[in-house]
Amino acid sequence: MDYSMNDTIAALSTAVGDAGIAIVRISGPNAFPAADRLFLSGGRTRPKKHSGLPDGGSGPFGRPYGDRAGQAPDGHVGKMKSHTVAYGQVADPADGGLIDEVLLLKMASPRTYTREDVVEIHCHGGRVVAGEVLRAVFAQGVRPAEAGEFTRRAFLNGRIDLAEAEAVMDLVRSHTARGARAAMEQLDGRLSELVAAMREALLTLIGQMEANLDFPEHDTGEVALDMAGPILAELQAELRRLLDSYSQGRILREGLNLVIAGRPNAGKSSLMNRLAGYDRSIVDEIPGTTRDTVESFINLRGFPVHLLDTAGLREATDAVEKMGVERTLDALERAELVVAVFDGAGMPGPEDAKLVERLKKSGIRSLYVMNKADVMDPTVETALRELLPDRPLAVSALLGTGIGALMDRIAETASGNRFESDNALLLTNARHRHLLEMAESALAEAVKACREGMTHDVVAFLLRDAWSLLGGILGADAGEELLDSIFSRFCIGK
Ligand SMILES: Nc1nc2c(ncn2[C@@H]2O[C@H](COP(=O)(O)OP(=O)(O)OP(=O)(O)O)[C@@H](O)[C@H]2O)c(=O)[nH]1
Ligand SMILES: [Mg+2]
Repeated sequence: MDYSMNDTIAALSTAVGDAGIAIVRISGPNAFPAADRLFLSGGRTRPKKHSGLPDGGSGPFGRPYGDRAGQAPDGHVGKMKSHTVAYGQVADPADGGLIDEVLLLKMASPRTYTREDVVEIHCHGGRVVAGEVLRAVFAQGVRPAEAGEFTRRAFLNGRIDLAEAEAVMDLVRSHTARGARAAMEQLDGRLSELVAAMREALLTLIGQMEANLDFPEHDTGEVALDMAGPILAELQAELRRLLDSYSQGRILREGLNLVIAGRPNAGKSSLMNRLAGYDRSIVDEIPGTTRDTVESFINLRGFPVHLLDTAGLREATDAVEKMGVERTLDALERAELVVAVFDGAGMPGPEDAKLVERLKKSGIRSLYVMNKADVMDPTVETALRELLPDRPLAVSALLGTGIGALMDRIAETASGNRFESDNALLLTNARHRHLLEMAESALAEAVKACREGMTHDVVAFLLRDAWSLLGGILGADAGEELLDSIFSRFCIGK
């Protein structure tokens, strides 16, 4: 695609279709002359019925009333002050025919969206009129803008960085007020500022390390660690916080994956039905009732949650149950939160201990639930409390006791305890996350290199790596290919 910056480009910047107004945006070195060739400033064209003047009489500014078709444009755009609006008409220079009555907004470089000269023609909405205005603009040597090309120019001309450009797209696309707010925060440059500050801190460190290279007697990992350790730890913490915020953002968009697991007959399906608020899953006193995963999408305290009831975990005897258990194990791998259910009606067995071990090892966030609290006797409770980590919750899926507390704990996990602070910066973009993850692992390697007593140049190299990865978020050294892939997802006219 040819994105020559010398071209003047134009597009319809409002949605196509029936609307009160439409805006044709022109940007580039020829924006003003091109607009000048089309624009007739001031004056109504036709006499008002009550004006009492004969057709062709003189108006208040010495302009003739009447049909102005065929009249020459008056070079008004060139003379207008920047950032002002003029009323007038667009005429087709080819035949002088009037196309529409418009407001023309002139904005001179550099205080514009693209930093170039920009003209916006606010014309009547609807496919036909706006299309005709646009066609007349194109006839003046102005080419149609590619998708996202205005924003691309804003980036290439240094008005916004890449993260901000991407935020523009997120803002245009956001479906929820919460999503729009997150995009606006980034458009406002909050992510960019944070990333820029991190890069600056890294650069300072790199400078110090490289200065130390000149003093070989100091050239030990010890010194590097002393100097860099606290700063690197802080940077890592910041990166992790940002990366965590991505999963929060994802949960808001797509829902938390919650898996209910436990041995047969523990009451998993009963709990699922309690949480879902209806009888989604079959409950029976025979162990091994649920043989496949059963899903339900619920709104839990305002958070979208995918509930997954699973087949009870035990050494299955028949083939179908075996497959069910396989599916449970699969589901556990993909879970973001596990509600592990234990049967309070009897003493815990080896399957229970095995589940606890599995969850501890996996590192998946887990809530431990002692079910059947209505019939749980104290010796069982003591044994369960000994077995289960954290603060196990006593509930009765049958009676509904303790379910509110369980929901609170689930919502806490979904929110990452962070949603109270509504203005926390949320990472929303997958490209940004990828770069931050790589930067984080470069930093982790740098910390390790310090610890292992590597030389300064090794550490400095890793820090440089992190520094340039962070730069990728802002669009430093962004190649054409990356820009194409980002901006082609924009709409035309943005
Ligand atoms: N007393 C009491 N009984 C319960 C409670 N929760 C479930 N039950 C009973 O326990 C039995 C098993 O319940 P389910 O919900 O089917 O248990 P499950 O864990 O899904 O069992 P499988 O699907 O076989 O793995 C049923 O008879 C339930 O009525 C509870 O809180 N108290
Ligand atoms: Mg079940």
